[in-house]
Amino acid sequence: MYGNRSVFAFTCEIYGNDSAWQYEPGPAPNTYWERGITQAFNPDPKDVESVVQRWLPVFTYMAERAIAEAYDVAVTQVSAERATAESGSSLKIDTTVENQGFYEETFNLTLLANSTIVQTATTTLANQSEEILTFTWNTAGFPLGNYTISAQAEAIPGETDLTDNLMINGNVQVRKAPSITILSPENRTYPVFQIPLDFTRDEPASWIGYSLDGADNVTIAGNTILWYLAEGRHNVVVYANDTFGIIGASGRVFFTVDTTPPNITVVTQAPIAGNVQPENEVSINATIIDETSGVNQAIIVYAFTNTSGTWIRFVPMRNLEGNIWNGSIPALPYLTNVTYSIVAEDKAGNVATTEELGYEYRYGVVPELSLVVVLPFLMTTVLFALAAKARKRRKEPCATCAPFTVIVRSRSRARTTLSSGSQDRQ
Ligand SMILES: [Ca+2]
Ligand SMILES: [Ca+2]
Repeated sequence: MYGNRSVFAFTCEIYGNDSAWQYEPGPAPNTYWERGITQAFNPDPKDVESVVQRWLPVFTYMAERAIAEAYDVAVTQVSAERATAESGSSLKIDTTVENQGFYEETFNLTLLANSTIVQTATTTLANQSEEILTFTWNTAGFPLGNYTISAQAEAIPGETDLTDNLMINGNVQVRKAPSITILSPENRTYPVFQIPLDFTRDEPASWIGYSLDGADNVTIAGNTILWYLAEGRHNVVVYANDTFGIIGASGRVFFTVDTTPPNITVVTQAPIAGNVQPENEVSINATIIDETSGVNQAIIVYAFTNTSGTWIRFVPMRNLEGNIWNGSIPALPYLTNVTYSIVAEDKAGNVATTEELGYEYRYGVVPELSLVVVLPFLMTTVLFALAAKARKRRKEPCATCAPFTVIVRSRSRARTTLSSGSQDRQ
């Protein structure tokens, strides 16, 4: 037999085969039955037609068989790496294809999930050879559910055996990962070293764990407490593995542990104590530092006592720049004694006061024109007036005028004598 896809030739040569003859005892003594298959191939001319008719089905079968075996590809295996896949993840699927025919063939192989084409690949296989083709199924966009995986080899020209071109094998369940929501801690600052780790999840889990600050997972049975947290910034993620081996993760929650109150240093005021007069606001600057969470607010608490009684007030401070905070105590009447301290709160709610730190600031409101202030002023004024008068007199000479002498008495009874031309101290 020989042929190609369009022409088939068949030549049959028949030889006598004596061993094929079979003899059985006949119905009478010394007789026998003689039968053999070669006899039909060597018919008398009168029997040719009937013999050909008799053997035609055999020839047809042989021809069909020869054609079918000449061009035949097949898919012999399909296997997915996992029986479940997280929605959106990728899954490897191996397929085994064979060229069972007599010639090299190039053909398409299509992978399907249910009836949806996942991917098509083209391969070339030598005759009587096989190959494993690996597909990657990206499940993104595929609805959750069960999928039957199949691989279909495209029929090649002349191929008649198509039953082995389709291989259906295995189901893959596309699932979503467990959904986990962290309820505690929240994205904020805590003034404590231990914080509950509370979370919810939407399906049973075969394993749960958390990772604090990116460290190795810690296995837990459920809600727990994060103990002995260090001062500073932290983050936590909770993981859960569903019973199908798909791991879900919560969002990463950032939080801060701050148990240290702010540090208040370098308190200055203007005017300085002792120079505060009734019309003066007292502006107070303080350096306030909180390295962990930062300063949330600061106030000045002040108590003042004067003839109207004793009062306690506070004024807010504002952040001038950097760590400098400023606030002002309003002007208060003469002879008011003021005591103040600064209170600062960080973003975790930790509070520091200068009073607790051992610092309390005081000043008194001095009279607007006290003797100490007025006396030098008066002296200066008088001296300038006298000097001006003396200059005027020089412009209008007067022979009778005696040298001008002034005596100013200070509280200490020191006496200063000035003349128009000279100054003497007695
Ligand atoms: Ca086939
Ligand atoms: Ca702090």
